[in-house]
Amino acid sequence: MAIDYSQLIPNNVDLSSDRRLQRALENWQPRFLDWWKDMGPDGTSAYDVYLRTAISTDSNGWANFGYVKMPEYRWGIFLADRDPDRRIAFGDNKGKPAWQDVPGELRSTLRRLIVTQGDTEPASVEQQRLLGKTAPSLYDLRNLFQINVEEGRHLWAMVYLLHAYFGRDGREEAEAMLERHSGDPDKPRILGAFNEATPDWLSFFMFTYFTDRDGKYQLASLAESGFDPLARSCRFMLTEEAHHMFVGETGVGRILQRTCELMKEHKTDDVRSLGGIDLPTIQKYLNFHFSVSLDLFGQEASTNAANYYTQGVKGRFLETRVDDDHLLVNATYEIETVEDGRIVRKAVPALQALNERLRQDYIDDCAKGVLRWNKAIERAGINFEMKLPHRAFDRQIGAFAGLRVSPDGKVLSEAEWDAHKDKWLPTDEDRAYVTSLMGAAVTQPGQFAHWIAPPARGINNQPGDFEYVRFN
Ligand code: BYC
Repeated sequence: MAIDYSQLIPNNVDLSSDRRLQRALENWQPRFLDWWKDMGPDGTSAYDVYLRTAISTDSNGWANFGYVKMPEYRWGIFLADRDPDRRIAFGDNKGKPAWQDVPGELRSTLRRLIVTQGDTEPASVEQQRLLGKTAPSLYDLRNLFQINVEEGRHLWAMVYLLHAYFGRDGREEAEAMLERHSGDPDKPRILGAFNEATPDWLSFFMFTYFTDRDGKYQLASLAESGFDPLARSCRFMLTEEAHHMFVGETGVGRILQRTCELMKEHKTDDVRSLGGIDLPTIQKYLNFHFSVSLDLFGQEASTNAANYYTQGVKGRFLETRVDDDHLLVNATYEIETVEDGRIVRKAVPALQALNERLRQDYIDDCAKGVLRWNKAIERAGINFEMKLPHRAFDRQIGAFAGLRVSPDGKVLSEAEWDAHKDKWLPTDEDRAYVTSLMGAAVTQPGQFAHWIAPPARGINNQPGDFEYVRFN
């Protein structure tokens, strides 16, 4: 169904046919806008930003580019098209028609998953609230804002589901989405990574590479859900997610490129004296963001995950392409876990290992970008390899929480950890150095901060000196 932009809330769910729902969402809308003004990108209301807006949900042409003031962005409700024959692909309900409404017995489970997913979206906007002040270019500033408005829309996607399918509880949960805040000691966001600060652009690019990629894998699993409106919401959200990870991969890649250029030009490893970010510091940021993002997949052995699967509410990554019985009742899966203070491999019931399996899919995907970064470092003639740390490194959630493990997977004593941790994770000094590079935003079209290379091409093929943001 085409998106109806004539409505106060653009949508492709025929919202005007349900007056109660429409009114409830129209009541939530001004509260969302207040939240955006208070907690969204700081001081940007008057900026004209070259943004893409969805015009239809099919793969050919949803992106329409033009200048928009962000508070006027057309946030709305867009679900991927419905397949009237869709059937549940896994678990006890395999083969039954997908649910168009919430089965009573799955109400609290589904609500909890939708709330957890929804909570991350405004959280990330809050985390990135001040980054615009130090943008390394207009191109990067525009990408930040694009990501911010799309995370705002992803919140809309989950709020729509809460309002449309969960009655009064859902409306209350939708309110609470705007009341919890990233890093708030009294009302924090639900998942750990979303209460960490994103104080500088190296952190931002690592976040969009690693943490947005968790989003990709979680959304892909929810896109398999037997609850069809959730599946269709997530399918469309995934199309937006791709650009966020692109920003992360190319952002880190451009920093690496600049660092390598400085190293070659000046024949030195001492990049800091030249105003660049040295490779070991980039590796430390990578270690931090990767391990924080691994925590987002939950426990290695999880009965929650088993229940979600058996009940048909959350599937595996690309469930329908996996060649097995999609029941997993008798299957096993090997995971790494901890026994007597040692890391061991162990076969466990596959149903319980679903979080770990998704984490493995995620790790494999993360490794592909690291390979591309390393190829670029090698092409620059520099002898250095970026590495993903071991999955047990610096974890706060799951079997490895509390265990001291080196990036190459060796279990350490507390004293060994203390002696080495500053080599592996950003120190206060590293963070202070990276922050010191974040000067006033670079606002001249075509100009870039000293520590980052320009992108290979512009957004929507615009030229290098394109004015992506007009400040007014
Ligand atoms: N932090 O059995 P387990 C995105 C809790 S990112 C705090 O493993 P489960 C985005 C857990 O709640 C994608 N608590 O749990 C990216 C449980 O609590 P209870 C976000 C945690 O449910 C960038 C207990 O530990 N979407 O979209 O299987 C920008 C037992 O754990 C954490 C989703 O996460 C944690 N990290 O797995 C913008 C999808 N991990 O029951 C956006 C929805 C676990 O004992 N969420 N716990 O009180 C889920 O599917 C699941 O809730 C989780 C956890 C995978 C997160």
